This record gives sequence, structure tokens and C-alpha cells, in this order.
Amino acid sequence: MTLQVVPTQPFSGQKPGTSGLRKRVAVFQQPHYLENFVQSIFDTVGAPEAATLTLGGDGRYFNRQAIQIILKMAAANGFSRVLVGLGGILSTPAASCVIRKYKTYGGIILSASHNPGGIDGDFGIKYNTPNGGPAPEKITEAIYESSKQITCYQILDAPDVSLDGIGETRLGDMVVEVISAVDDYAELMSAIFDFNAIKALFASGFSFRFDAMHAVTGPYAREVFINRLAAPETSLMNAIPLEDFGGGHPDPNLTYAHDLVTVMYGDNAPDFGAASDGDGDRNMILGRGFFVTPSDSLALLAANARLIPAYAQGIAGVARSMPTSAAVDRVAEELGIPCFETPTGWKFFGNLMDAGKVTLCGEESFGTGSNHVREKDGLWAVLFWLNILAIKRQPVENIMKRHWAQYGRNVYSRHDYEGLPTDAAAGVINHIHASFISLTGKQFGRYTIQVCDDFSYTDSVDGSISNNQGIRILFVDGSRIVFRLSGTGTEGATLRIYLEAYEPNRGQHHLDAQVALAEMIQIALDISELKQRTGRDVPTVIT
Ligand code: VG1
Ligand code: CO
Repeated sequence: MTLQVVPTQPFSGQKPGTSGLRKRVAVFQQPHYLENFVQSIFDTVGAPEAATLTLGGDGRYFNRQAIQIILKMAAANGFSRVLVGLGGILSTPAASCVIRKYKTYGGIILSASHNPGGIDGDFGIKYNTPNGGPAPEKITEAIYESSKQITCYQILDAPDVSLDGIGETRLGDMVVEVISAVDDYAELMSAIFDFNAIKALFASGFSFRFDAMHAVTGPYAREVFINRLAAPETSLMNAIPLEDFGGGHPDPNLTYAHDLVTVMYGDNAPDFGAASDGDGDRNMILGRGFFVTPSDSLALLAANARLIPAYAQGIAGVARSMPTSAAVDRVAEELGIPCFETPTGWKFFGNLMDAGKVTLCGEESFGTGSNHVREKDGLWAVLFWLNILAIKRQPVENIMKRHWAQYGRNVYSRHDYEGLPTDAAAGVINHIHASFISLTGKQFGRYTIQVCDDFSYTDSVDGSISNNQGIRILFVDGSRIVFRLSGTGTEGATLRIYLEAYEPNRGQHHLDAQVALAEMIQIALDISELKQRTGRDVPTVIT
């Protein structure tokens, strides 16, 4: 085995987005492409001598090849040990759990999350810091700067390491340790929730479907729900991970999780349904014929946190991303705890959790989590709901409606316009920006605009500032429209329009969100000139 120093040249555009570097598989397969980025990570994070690294991915196409490359580079860059998930697989929350449990010097996670996989699909990579969370912007920026100046990378010339059995293998001076992260993760879950109560719920005949969408959570769901909680085998759907996710789009929403949606809205629907995404950090929650929006889910978990053993003493505070509805704000007010509003992306929650300021946090994009790890956590959210259901023994729909009756309802929807020409999408944003002054005070039917702004965030822990995090159109009655460009797509631009109307009238809870938001939707189309600028006025995905 020899150490090689390979000359290379920078690639343009290795700029990490909302959640790391995401590109087509073919882009990652170019010679030196992955190596450049990995060397830039190592050069930037400055791991101490003989550090340990965590490594794994969501199992998508190119995961195995990428892991072999990264292992050989870690060995050449002075790491003494790398913890790898069995088969090279780690869900994103399990990676965070492993980093924290074994106190490794951070980890590299290979995932493009909910983006499609396979040879023509997407691949992704990100670095998580020793607290287990996604690297903050100052580190991702530094990695990007380093990638623009790279001249060589270090790699060990060695045969591939087998990752298909638990145990240790030497790679030069480094040890590769294949671990059973499924067990580490299941242990953590059993320390948070009342597994006996959930077991009793299943034993009572409560019916459940979990759709792993052929992605990473299959083995985790089997260990937790079937092996430890004795749920019936029929509870699992699409639980074998596949490199191309069965050709599907592993995004747990009403459009892409159609297998589960069909079951939950069909005859004899189960009591409870849930799905997770490609890398296991998202969750969708369904009752019988009933969809719980992620924003409502976060609010409901916060309101009921004391029912859960790990949060029985109460929660310190909550945080939500800016486009997430203000439903959780109302719960925080009631509980008398702080509520933080951060930009989109989990990396902004880490500082608040490390400082002990928040316990629960979430995003409208099906992400919910707590300070048990530093990533959002799909199965954790499902277990949280199961624990609540085990105690309340009421249908999901009733629990949600009672919540609205107590707190009022923030009617909410997100409309995504995918695959827009980049220029046209930028044109829409610039146009709204340029209209801020003329829009202020303008009245549209029963809605009057109070103020428009471009969301900017100052981290209350380290003082760092993040600008241009989305345009907010705020109405006098507390309703909102938010316009934001996605930072995770790999083709063209995706414009997200987030619509929210507060409905204090407790008698209106039967209303369908699209019906209730019809006026807001029209206002959004009018002020953005979407149709004129992009030729589109029908979203690709409605959530
Ligand atoms: C999307 C979501 C965002 C989430 C991010 C990563 O980002 O909107 O809330 O944090 O995906 O999720 P964007 O920039 O496309 O809107 V995942 O499951 O990749 O880790
Ligand atoms: Co994800």
C-alpha cells in the first residue's frame, strides 16, 4: 500500500447548497470530482492527529464506490479509525447518533436525500461536525473556497475493504470498523420513548403502515417496529433499500408517497400511516384518510411533549424554519417558552440546541427533530406520534382537530414549481423584490399587505448573519406568502411558494387547505407575475 499525492485542478461550482453538495451521479463520477471535494473537507476541518471519522450514506447508486474512495483518502490524510455503517449504509439521523455516541471528529454523509437515485439520478455529500450536525455556513463556505484552489489530493493505493460484515479491517495505518448503527439507533430511540406503551398499543390491534420508500429506513424500521415493538409484519411497506429507490422519488409527501397514500385513503385504512425519505431524516404523518401538515405536526409534538419520557420535564424552547407555519409559535406562547425562527436547512438549529435554548425543532418540508441528535429524524417523529397515540388512544384526526380547537389553525400549503429555467426563476424573485414599496399597504379583497422583506437571520449564539433567505409578504391579519428558491435541486430552478392563513374561527376546521387558501394563491400568482415570466401557473407538487 502506497500513499499517492495526485495532482488535480479545481472544478467550478462545488458550492454546497441547503444540505451539502448535490449533483447528478455522472458529475460525481468524473475523475477527481469526489476526491477534490473530500480533500477540501479534510483540508478545511483540520482534524487532530489520529482522529476518528464516521462515514456512511443512504445506499443510493455510487454509495459503495464513493465510500471506498473516501476510506482510502481518510487513511492517507491521517485518520486512525473510520466507523462505517454495515454495507456502507447510515441514515442521516443514525450518522448523527453515531458521531455523538462515539465522539468522532464529525462524519461524512453521502446522500441526496429525497432526490431520485440510480445511475441517472442524484448523489450528494456533506460534512457533519463533531456535535453531529450539518456543518454551519462558515465551514461550508471555507470548504468551497478550498475546493476552488485545490492542486492535489492524497489517497492510499490499496484494495477495497469489505463492508458487509461487522468488524475491523486495517487500511494502511487506519482501522475501518464496520458497525451496526441500526442497533445504536434503536437503543437511542428506546431511551427516549415509552416502548412498553407503544407495544401495548400494537398488541391492542392498532393498525399501522410505514412506507420506507425503498430507501434507507427499511432496516431501521424493521428493527424498531417489528423486532422491538412487535408490530405486525404487514406494517412495513417498501422496506428493502434499493440503489435506485425502485425508480421512485423517495420524498414522503402526498404526491410521491402514493403507495401509502392509496392505503391510507382507501377502504379499511389503517389507524396510522407514516413514510420517510431517501436518507431517513424526513417524515410524513397520516391518519385514516387524514393528512397532518409538518407544521401542524411540530406544533402538536411540542404541545404534547410532556407525555414522552425524555421530555417529561418539559422543553426548553422550540425553533422552526422561516417558511414553516407559525402553529408552533402559538404552542410556545402558551407554554411560555422561546420560539426561534431560522433560515431553511437543519444547520441553523445546531447552535441553538448546543446552547440548550431549544429542545424541539422542525421545518415545513417534513423535517422534525430534537436535541437527541443534530439532524432531523424521520423515525423519531413517527415514534413520537405512536407514543402520543398509545396514551391518548384517539384517531389522529381527532387529536389534530382538538389541537386546532385549542390553539386556532394556521391553514398552510406549499406550492413547488420545479424545473423552471434559472433565469426566469431569478426574474420572478427580482420582480417581487422590486415591487416591495408598491406592494406595501396594498389591499387584495380581505387581505392587506403590511410589509414585505427579504429574510435575514442573526444567530443568537455566534452572531453570524445569513442574508437573502427568502421573500416574505406579511399581511395585516398575520397571514403570509413566502417565495424562496430551492437550494437542493440539480436541474434548473425550483421556486417554492409557501402560503399561510391564520384561521382563528374554530368552526372552520373542516376546510380543505387549497379551498381556504384560494385567495392567497391568486395573490401570489398576481404579485409574482409567474405566468407571464415562466409560462406556468400550475405547481408541480402541492403539499
Ligand atoms: C429542502 C427543504 C428544506 C430541507 C432541505 C434538506 O431544501 O425545503 O427544508 O432542510 O431540503 O432536506 P430546499 O433548499 O430545496 O428548499 V433533506 O431531507 O435533504 O436532508
Ligand atoms: Co432527507
